Amino acid sequence: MATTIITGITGQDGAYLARNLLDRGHTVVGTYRRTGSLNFWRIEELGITEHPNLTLAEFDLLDMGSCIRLLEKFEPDYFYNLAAQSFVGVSFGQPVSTAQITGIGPLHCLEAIRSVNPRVRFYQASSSELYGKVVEVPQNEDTPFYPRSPYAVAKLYAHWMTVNYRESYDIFGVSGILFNHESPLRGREFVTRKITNAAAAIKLGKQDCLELGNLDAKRDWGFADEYVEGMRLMLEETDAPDTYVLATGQTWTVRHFVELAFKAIDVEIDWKGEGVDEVGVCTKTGRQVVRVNPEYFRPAEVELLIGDASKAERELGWKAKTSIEELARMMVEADLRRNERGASF
Ligand code: NDP
Ligand code: GDR
Repeated sequence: MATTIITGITGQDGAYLARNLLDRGHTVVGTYRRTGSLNFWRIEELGITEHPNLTLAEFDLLDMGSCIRLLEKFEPDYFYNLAAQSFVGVSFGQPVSTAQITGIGPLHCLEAIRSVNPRVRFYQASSSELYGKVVEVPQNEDTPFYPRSPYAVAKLYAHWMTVNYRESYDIFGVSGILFNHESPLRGREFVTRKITNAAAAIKLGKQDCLELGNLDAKRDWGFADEYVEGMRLMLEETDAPDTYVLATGQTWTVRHFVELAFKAIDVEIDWKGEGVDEVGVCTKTGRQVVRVNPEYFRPAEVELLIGDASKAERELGWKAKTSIEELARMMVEADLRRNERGASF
């Protein structure tokens, strides 16, 4: 039976990946940080917290010693590094800690693997944010990178380090360049979940209006549960380590996602005004439900992401299936249930 370490099991992808691997019979070691309040709601929602093959282990990406001890204690076959300071917006305010966690953190993992057991297969969670400013679309494994945030620059470093350890030390280092993937387990700071949670709260009379930043940004949004399966295929079902893009191949504006989320609560939106004065109004009631707040704009924006995942389809047999409509509806329905029972996540 394979033993697998997942860093960041308290995050969206870590929780889905843990469930996927437990279902397949892996022994899973999921890492969490010792913080003020433990944050296990995602694995609780997935019903795996008490799984007999799941061990939760304390770990901090900033501490290479804790990575060495993880490897020595659990002797894994696979190591998925999903932990990161993953919020692009925050990285502008905290560029140094983002560089340390998101950039140097993966290097701690790679160094620990090199020292303890170079045969451990390593997955690095790379990001479509590497593409940043549009150079060409759709973006694939050969598209040049142009990162536009401290987060993306840190991820770029980690990506190249993974490639470098692959080439220098023969480590099975895989880099998955994943486009945005969302789910009911997405953090509420990210735009899709912020929108679906607000739609649910507005429907239940718990919130008046949703404030957003750039409504014109375009993203290629898929469903997270499908993307963690893509990670698994890259790490377990290949003969040689490589870099793969996972994406849907479709792109939509933030404005469109707002329309879909509100449609799921039977609200049709009429957009009025422009730029920072733009508002979204319910066509039936005339009530304002969305407005722009410049506070949510970023110093530099990634305007357009659209991925070409044909290599993953060809070599791994992976393809995104869930439509943006299904995704928005699934997220709104989960947020309606959570809001009804007063959950705070
Ligand atoms: P989340 O933000 O939901 O989860 C991040 C995880 O990292 C959390 O478990 C968090 O722990 C942990 N973490 C943060 N800092 C540290 C640290 N110093 N030491 C140890 N653990 C830490 O991210 P996602 O699940 O959405 O994404 C998973 C990975 O994939 C991330 O690396 C992200 O950057 C990357 N990615 C995500 C995409 C997406 O669309 N979701 C797309 C492309 C890449 P805690 O709960 O304590 O905060
Ligand atoms: P992103 O996700 O930056 O693509 O990074 P996010 O959902 O934060 O932003 C997507 C786009 O929406 C615009 N936007 C807003 N974003 C947030 N968070 N809040 C708002 O109010 C708002 N209004 C408009 C943003 O400007 C942006 O253009 C995510 C993360 O999961 C990364 O870790 C991952 O690497 C990338 O996806 C791929």
